[in-house]
Amino acid sequence: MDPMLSYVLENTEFIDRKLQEYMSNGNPLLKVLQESINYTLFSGGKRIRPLFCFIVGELFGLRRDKLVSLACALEMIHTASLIMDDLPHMDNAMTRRGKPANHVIYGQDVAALASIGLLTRAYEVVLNDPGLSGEKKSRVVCKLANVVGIDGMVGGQFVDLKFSNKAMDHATLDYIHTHKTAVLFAASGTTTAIIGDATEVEAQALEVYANNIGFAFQIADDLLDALGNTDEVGKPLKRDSGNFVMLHGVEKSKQVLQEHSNRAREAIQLFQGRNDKLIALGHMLLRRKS
Ligand code: GRG
Repeated sequence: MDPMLSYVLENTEFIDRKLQEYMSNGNPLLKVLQESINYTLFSGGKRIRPLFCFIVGELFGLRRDKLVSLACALEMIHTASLIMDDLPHMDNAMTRRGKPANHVIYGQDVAALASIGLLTRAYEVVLNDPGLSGEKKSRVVCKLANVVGIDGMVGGQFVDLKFSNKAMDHATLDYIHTHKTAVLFAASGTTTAIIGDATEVEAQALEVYANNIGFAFQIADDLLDALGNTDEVGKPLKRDSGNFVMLHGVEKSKQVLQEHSNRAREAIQLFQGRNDKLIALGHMLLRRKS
């Protein structure tokens, strides 16, 4: 088997096991809430952000045990955002990963609580990690909160809801892409860099890499929306109110995606000789079909 594929499979299995552990709740009164959380948390997510975290950790000689609370926190935040994004007063999506969206099965009330439950548990697992110093925990959680909040995903979602349309200007679309998607990628790198005692230059290089990969990833998403196969992608296509491909066309979008991908690769030259997995991850993300 391709070594990168076996790395991904082995680590995905580890992440899934730890997510079960961190999120499990045996209270029978909360059974349906737990089912709603598990429904989206274990429905075939690619675990890109935790994998990125582990791969960056290797650059600093960090074993995955040292990073697993952060890796799972990143996936919890991501899952929380997907559940919320699909709600009728947000993106109003009926399917996610080829299955009915969380609120379609559990109702909007339960889905909203599942989302908040995942989000708050993310901070909790990092703060409860006995393997991290108090100083690192507070820096990591502060960064995660900032990335979720008004300056990050919440702001990106707001601009998407209120200003996204086929006639929006490029700056507005850039804002949405950067804040809805790239910020959590970037934070996966920068928070890992905090735990790994990265130098300022190393942390900056990882941020540039992740921002560019995150942005390219969103263009790839928009290309899938325009050109993909509904069954493979797992959601209805060609319904985005305004996206990169609609604004720039397919050819230009492919070109800009390649430019971001090149910039990402250049940024990690610094880690030459030990950046193979980062490069492979970039390839995997930008060639995805779902
Ligand atoms: C954090 C609860 C919370 C809210 C923030 C709702 C919201 C505000 C933001 C929405 C952000 C969002 C859903 C962005 C889309 C990002 C994106 C490209 C998701 C797809 O990521 P993949 O491909 O998904 O990693 P899988 O299915 O593999 O997990």
